[in-house]
Amino acid sequence: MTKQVTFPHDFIWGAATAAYQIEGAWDQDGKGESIWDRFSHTPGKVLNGENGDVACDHYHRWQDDLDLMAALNLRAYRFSIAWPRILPAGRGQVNPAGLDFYDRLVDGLLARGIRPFATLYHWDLPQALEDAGGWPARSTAEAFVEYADVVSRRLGDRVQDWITHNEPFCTAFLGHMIGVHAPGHNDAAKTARTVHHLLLSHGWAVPVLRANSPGARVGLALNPNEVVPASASQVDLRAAAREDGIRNRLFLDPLYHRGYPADVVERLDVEYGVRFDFVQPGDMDAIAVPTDFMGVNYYNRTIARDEEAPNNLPPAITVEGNEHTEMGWEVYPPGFYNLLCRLHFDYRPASMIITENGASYSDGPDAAGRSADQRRLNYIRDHLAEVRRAMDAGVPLNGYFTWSLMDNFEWAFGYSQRFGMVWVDYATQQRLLKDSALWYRDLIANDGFALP
Ligand code: IFM
Repeated sequence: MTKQVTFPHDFIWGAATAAYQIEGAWDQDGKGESIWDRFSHTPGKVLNGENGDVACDHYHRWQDDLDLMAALNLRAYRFSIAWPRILPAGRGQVNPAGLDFYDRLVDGLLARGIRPFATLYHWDLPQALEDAGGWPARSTAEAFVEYADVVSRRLGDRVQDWITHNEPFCTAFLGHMIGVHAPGHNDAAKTARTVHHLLLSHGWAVPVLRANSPGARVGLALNPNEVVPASASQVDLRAAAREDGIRNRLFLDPLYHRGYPADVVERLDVEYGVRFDFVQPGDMDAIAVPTDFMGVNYYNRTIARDEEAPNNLPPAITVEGNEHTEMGWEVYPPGFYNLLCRLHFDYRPASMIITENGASYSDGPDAAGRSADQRRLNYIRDHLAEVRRAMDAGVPLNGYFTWSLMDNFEWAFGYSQRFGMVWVDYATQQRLLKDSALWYRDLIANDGFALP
């Protein structure tokens, strides 16, 4: 028995990537150093000492990659802009070659009928700004607005969909609390200040983007999770509420005009002595600026219990019998439905777009050159069925982007994790469509798919 799952004809079907993960050309054509260049060039920070110096060499192969996207019937492509390509020192002197690269990319997309979704910040802060205090400094939020202005003045006539930040949770907590991402700090005060300045820079940039890109839709890509307690015990319920605070409410509440959640603010004060004295008059109104869509990146749920791993994160809890991807992330599609409904009913965003969803499996080409990544296909298919179910429940969803278009540099995991629908042979830079890509191509052509 199969069931047909259908989507509206104007649903936005896309795939996503990020500059540092695919572009390479880390020091070419006037690009400045980013915190990920510095971090990955520091021994011990990235698995096997790998880095994004070359990555998928997309900076040179972008035309072929756009042809691939067209062959997949993609209606949209979500890419990020490397801030240090545009402003090598973070602010001030503009690098025309950097702007030219994205200008050509956008024109190439439009020529192929693919709608560009541009993300301004996907983690590659100019190192010069880090040296001047990084995200913990308010001046970095000011610099972000200058950057948003420069980029949108150049591209705003053709880019009509803007995402200010990707996953501020990761920038703040992985980069400043746990230190597994650039810039590699372990400091609760810096983490809290980073949260605030990321959100503030978003709020300040939205009107600038609207002014330079009339009629554009602007949003932010969050990575909220469904958090469930490991048991019904009081301590586990409390652990789940704490995790929900850090992971979800700390970002969602201020963006939707509720201010910072009191329980999270208190916990940061009691446990780490962090005061939110960096919040200035007017900041919270700026952060809560209305947006056109909420971007949702979703991979798995979090199961919380009353103990912490050494890195202050909830311990990874494995549910016996459930499948896990090669990242060790549980495959649990109903969590997606639960999360989408919660976001809609709790926060009422104007609309929602799935800005990332996908799975890491390393299934590569066989002798005949076929990459039978059935597990990724199943993952995407089953999560899309939950997206449809959420739409039926009234959630205003109008787009879906897989993560990722192609295999790429997976941050601290280097090239060991493959999230792509397109296989990349890093030695030859050859690309090969995996089964999931062919399935996705057909789904787009048919406005839906058959669910076994
Ligand atoms: O590769 C990342 C991406 O950069 C941000 N979201 C999660 C992906 C998989 O870890």
